[in-house]
Amino acid sequence: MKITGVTTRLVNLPLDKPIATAIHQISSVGCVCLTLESDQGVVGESYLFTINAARLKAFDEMVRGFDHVLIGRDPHFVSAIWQEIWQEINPSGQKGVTVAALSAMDTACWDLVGKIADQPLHRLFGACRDEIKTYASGGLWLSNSIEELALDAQNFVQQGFRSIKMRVGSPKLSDDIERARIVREAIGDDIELLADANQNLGVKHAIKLARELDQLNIAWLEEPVAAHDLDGHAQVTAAAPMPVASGETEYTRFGMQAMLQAKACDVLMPDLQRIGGLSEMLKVAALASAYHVPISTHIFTEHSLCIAGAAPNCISVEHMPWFSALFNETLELQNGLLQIPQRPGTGFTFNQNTLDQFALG
Ligand code: SMN
Ligand code: MG
Repeated sequence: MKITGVTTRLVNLPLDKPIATAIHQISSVGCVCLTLESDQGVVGESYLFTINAARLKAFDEMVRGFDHVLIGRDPHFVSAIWQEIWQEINPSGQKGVTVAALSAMDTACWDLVGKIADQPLHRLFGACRDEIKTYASGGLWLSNSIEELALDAQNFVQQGFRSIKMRVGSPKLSDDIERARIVREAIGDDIELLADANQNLGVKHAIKLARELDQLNIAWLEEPVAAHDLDGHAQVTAAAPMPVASGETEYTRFGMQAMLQAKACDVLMPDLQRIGGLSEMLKVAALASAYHVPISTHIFTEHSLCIAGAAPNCISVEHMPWFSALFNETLELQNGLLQIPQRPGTGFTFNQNTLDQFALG
């Protein structure tokens, strides 16, 4: 089997309305949608994204710049392909846009491998489960009013979610507490509530916030301080009554190893685009397990399900609906659990109508 073509299509998917976290303003997600064509007729697909489609063409250029590594190759040699790209990006830096391109190539190769075997990827990786806990993440933004917060939260519960994530990280600690109190009141005591500060706090502020949020039974505090401040992360992790989750902003097993060694968090949150694709995600799950640290995947809901199905220490998958229009297939929630697809490859295929409709000129 050989890869015969590497093509990309750029789209810009608008959000229903602009939203904000403590550090992001987001009105759309721009995606580079990658297709690997093969001599067997089947294709391998993956995507990467940037907030508001910022500098998306640089990412596209980076992906297409590795076509010489892929064309003519057997996608089963995905480890060799990973290693060659890794070596090639050494002078440019093994983080950021280079690793995003590597991730996209790796995930698309695995999708091809699964499709040619006619098997879902979690079964090829070695399956451990067919469903996984999830939490609703596409709401409860810092830009939401108090009224919107309560409504969003109730809507998620009505949709069947048993866990939801709200954004915190406001400059005023009392604002975060008040907003969390409103959400807790709206959902009652039986629904799990998580809080994401998006790196916007100092260590002492974060510890104070953690202690107050604990009174509202917040089940994790995410990215309390700057992502690169591993020592600050470790201080918050040691002092916070609830688990600290972090890792979405780090790259590859090397970045994750540094976080684990620093005891920077209780739950590691690898992101498929930043980690180096499905190959590296599996390695990071194993690495974290050696530290007795669970993982919870960051966004990329559809394409992370095969990891959840194969990594015993994966405790949940973030449910982010921003990218669902890219796919013909839909996510399936049962009793608050996402079903891991039994379809071949990642189990998701690009919806060509969406790629046409939202094409970026
Ligand atoms: C987040 C995800 C994607 C874009 C901005 C912020 C957030 C999360 O940190 O974990 O969902
Ligand atoms: Mg986050």
